[in-house]
Amino acid sequence: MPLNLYVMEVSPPNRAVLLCIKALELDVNMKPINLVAQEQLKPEFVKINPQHTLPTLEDDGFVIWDSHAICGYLVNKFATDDSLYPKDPQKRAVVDQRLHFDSGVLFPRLVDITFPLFVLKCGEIPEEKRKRVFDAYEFLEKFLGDSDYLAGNLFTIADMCCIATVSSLEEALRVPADDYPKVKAWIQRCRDNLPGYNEANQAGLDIFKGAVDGVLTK
Ligand SMILES: N[C@@H](CCC(=O)N[C@@H](CS)C(=O)NCC(=O)O)C(=O)O
Repeated sequence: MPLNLYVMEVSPPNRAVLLCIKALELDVNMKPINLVAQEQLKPEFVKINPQHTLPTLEDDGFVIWDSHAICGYLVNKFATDDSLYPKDPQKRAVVDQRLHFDSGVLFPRLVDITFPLFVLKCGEIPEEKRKRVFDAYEFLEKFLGDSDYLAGNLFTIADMCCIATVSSLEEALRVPADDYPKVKAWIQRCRDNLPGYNEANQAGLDIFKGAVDGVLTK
């Protein structure tokens, strides 16, 4: 049975899963869902995922959503080693902490910008919202310390989830990480080294950037 991914590549959590799929070299059947047309609210999709969020993965009748949970599942089931999501309890705990940082800090701060932009058509990104993102970059700067990646010197699913959000904030939402040299270097390292970065993240990010440019008036 094929893996099905219900997906809209413009959105950061979807791109995180695409990065993971690339790293694992998985053959996945893409099922595009158009959030702008609210296709996620159609009864047939709500039956699969009552929370109606993308990405959603279907594996032979088993359904899981939330990008962080999907990435963990894919690595647990399909990876040939544990480098992307270590089995060692302490190493895994660090990866989990970064994944929750994306869920609980980075992504909500992105949504706090995108919801007023796309839904309320506010036309601008208020300075106090940019400041909240800079605060999050400051945390990332500290997490990175002397490491190349967020949970050590090898990339993990934590990098995939966080880079999808951070690159969207940096490149599309006008919140540059220039004052955070470790974050800036990590972004470039992800661009250079995450398998299939251009196809899995940059392509959707470029579409996202175009959409942001289209709604910014100031
Ligand atoms: N924490 C979730 C966030 C997923 C999420 O909020 N996805 C948005 C797109 S960015 C969505 O599908 N929204 C449609 C809806 O809630 O109806 C994840 O990492 O997958």
